[in-house]
Amino acid sequence: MTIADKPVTVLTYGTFDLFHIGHLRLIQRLRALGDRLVVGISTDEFNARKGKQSIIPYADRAAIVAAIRGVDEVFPEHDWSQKADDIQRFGADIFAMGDDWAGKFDDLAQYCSVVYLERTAGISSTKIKGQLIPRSDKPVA
Ligand code: C2G
Repeated sequence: MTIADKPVTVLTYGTFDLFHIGHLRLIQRLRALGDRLVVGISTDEFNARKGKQSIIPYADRAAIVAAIRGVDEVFPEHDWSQKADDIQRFGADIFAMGDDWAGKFDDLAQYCSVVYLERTAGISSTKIKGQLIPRSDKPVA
């Protein structure tokens, strides 16, 4: 699949904490959009600024995603504002996210195609955490 004989590069970002089937399905769908998939992994510091406390440290989250068939490269996501530069740096033809982000990154359409793919229902890192770590305000059975 090429655009004027250039392999199509897809770019996405995420925390990918407690890697689960929703992450995997999205990565598979993203890879099917092109020939190369590059993934920005939120650093622990950026996650804190996103108001998210990841359980798995950045280095391990990045290693897990990098090992997935179809992922060609991973790199650190330090800030909301680096996407335009990353699109240029990686020569991304498509920027894509799950549709819980629908509309949030439309401004990037000046640099490349912007696509939102259907999110996998019923699973999230937050939900898994809630099942593993009893909330302090819940009475212990
Ligand atoms: N996702 C999905 N289905 C789920 C859960 C997540 O398709 N059940 C998708 C999200 O839509 C996102 C990607 O998987 O595109 C990664 O999700 P998170 O790890 O929760 O990342 P997020 O906190 O959304 O960070 O700058 C963008 C941010 O870094 C995105």
